[in-house]
Amino acid sequence: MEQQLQAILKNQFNKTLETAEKSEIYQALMLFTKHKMQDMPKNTGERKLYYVSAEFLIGKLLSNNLINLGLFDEAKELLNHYGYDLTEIEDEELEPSLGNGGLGRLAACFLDSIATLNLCGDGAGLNYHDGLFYQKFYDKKQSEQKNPWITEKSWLTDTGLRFKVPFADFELEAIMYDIDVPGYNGTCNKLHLFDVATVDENIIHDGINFDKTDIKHNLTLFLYPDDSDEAGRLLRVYQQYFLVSSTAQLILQDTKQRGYDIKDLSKHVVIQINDTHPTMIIPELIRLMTAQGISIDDAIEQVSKTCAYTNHTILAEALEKWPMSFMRKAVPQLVPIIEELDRRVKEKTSDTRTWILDNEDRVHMAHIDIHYGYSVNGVAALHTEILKSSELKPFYDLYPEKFNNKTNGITFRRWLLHCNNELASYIESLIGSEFKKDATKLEKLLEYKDNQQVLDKLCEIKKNNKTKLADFLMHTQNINIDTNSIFDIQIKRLHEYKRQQMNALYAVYKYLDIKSGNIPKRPITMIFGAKAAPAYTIAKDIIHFILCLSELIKNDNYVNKYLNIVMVENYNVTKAAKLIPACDISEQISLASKEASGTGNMKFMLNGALTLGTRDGANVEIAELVGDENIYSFGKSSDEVIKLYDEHSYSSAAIYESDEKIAELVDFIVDKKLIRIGDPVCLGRLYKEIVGKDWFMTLLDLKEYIEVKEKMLADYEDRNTWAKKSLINIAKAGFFSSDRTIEEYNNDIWHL
Ligand code: 26V
Repeated sequence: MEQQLQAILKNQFNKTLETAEKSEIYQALMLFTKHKMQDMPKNTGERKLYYVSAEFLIGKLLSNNLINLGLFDEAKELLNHYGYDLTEIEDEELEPSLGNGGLGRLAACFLDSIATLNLCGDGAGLNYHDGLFYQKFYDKKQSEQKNPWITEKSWLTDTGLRFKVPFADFELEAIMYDIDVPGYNGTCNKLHLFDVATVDENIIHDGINFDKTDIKHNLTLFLYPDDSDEAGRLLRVYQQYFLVSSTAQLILQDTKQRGYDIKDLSKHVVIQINDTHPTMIIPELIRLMTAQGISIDDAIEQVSKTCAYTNHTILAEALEKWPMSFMRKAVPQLVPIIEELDRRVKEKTSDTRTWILDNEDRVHMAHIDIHYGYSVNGVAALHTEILKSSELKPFYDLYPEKFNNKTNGITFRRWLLHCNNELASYIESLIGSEFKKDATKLEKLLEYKDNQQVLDKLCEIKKNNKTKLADFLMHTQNINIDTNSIFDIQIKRLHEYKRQQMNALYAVYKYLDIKSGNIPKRPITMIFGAKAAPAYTIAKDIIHFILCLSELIKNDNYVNKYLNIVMVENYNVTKAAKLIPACDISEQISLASKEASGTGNMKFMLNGALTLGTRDGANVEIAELVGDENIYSFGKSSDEVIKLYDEHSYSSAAIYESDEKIAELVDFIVDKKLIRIGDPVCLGRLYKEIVGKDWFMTLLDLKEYIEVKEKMLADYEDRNTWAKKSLINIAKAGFFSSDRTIEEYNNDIWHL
């Protein structure tokens, strides 16, 4: 390695390991790793998977690629020898923010596992130049800025492949870039990212504004935030079609080059459609196949046997329905095909709830996937049950055989080996290295659950990770945190259903409690990290509320000894990797039934945090694995919540009026103390929303949440019992390896 790095440095910069700048060393290591990956064996096979997704939240790649290539330790030692730390070299890499949150990160974990399991499968997505915006706090509010990540030398390789993508009034040329995806001791697959030759970053002005109608110049500039404005919606259709048309052309070309007839597409190709964003690949493939002489009946049959769909949410507002007028305007060539697909559905069933086109002339994207795909899966057991029994019930009645569950997973390479090297090494010293390939072997740790030395060591590692996080926060945000405090962390996209506002109301409770003289046994550090969609006003108000509380408490010399509220700026994959290993309390407090799975919950558990959670998404499976005594569950069940919605019987005003204590907490949102430091419009709006509407039922579970959290804080003081619970969580986390998830996808859906 040393010689090769010296050669690259000499050749690229005329430098040596002794004289190079950190950024040059990073680039040399990146190029070195790229060469290594080019030499790896590629997966071939009779059947090939294409995981098509609008988002791949891959994070920084250097360390992970080195780990998967088995070169991490060597690189670390070599750099140490020259006086560098690999983490500081890693700081030079820019994080590609090609995803909003869980869905995009899941796609990245899946690519890692697909390659690790030596399966023949590539990803296909878009090469957004800025990805998701960069979040800055300005005046205790979120402001959005550009987030460029592509540098002259990067992980991207231009493949030279070009595709022509036709729109109504013009045509765009797609450039295909590849990023290598090395498996852990495995083979190497590809992530194909399509870009537009004519994209122009100069049209961005004042933060993240740009002309949304200038498709030729804007198509791959930004990732669509999860609730964009009206003007962005048409652009989204252009983006989606660009992605799927390029991917469909690639698939047909690839299949022919592999020596197969596209008449037999379903024998040789499987397409996993990640949520409805790539749904147009179904009509697009049918269009391209019929254009190549295949009959419409045969094309529909082949495509239906090739495509499988994953649903990631039951939130009605997140289920995509595009006006047909958008289709006519952007992609008129798909209109007759969508109409034909809809005609066939209407011939089959009179149940209007399953039709593709509704009476408002809108296309229901998920309906295309379910009728014209062979598999529909949810992402956690509870989520799949809800799909079958309510959200997608009419479809389940039609096609029960298509429905299946695939509980999400995470790659342990990134979320243990890389982010918590100290814990991983210690585990290895206890139970050997088998768990790295077979995560269920972590259960061997259970042998040590009463071993004092092991429990002490787990506490020591947690403490070290807290110190590292404290240094990082001091360095990046000039924030001081007490490493002797309990670290209570909620990091995820900001959404009312995730209920960051409920956690913030707990902070109010604690603040008032301390003020009234109840001093906690140990200080508490409450950490938040969350981006709000730029057009999601209430989500931004919640961020403002948290930042105001943070300031109020920071400046209160009595309370600040015991309570600290921190909001991490620009929460992303890199920051997650620093926060998760330091966590004691993992906040997973979504309104039951609303969080399809969650994957942060799995990352925290694996790193020894205890979950404070509702019985929602994969929390339910965590509870089953660790047992009720090793998780802190609370809140109304999903059945109860669904009933409240069905009967329209939830009233936050009724709770507010009948419970003085709750009212006191909610009133604090507009208390003089906060209004003085915050924006009365934002705080007033949030107050009104919670008292007057509270669609995601913050007040429903608030009381029990406070009780259980208090119990948890008290339990923390029994350090041994806590450490034992922590060990059990780590030991039982093996089920959530994405290797297990991918094995299930392969056995039940892909058959590669
Ligand atoms: C989209 C939208 C768009 C419109 C406004 C509100 C809204 C809210 C949420 C979403 C997200 C839709 C898809 C998604 O990201 N689902 C997440 O997928 C993860 C991986 O399966 C899963 O762990 C999360 O629970 C789920 O929310």
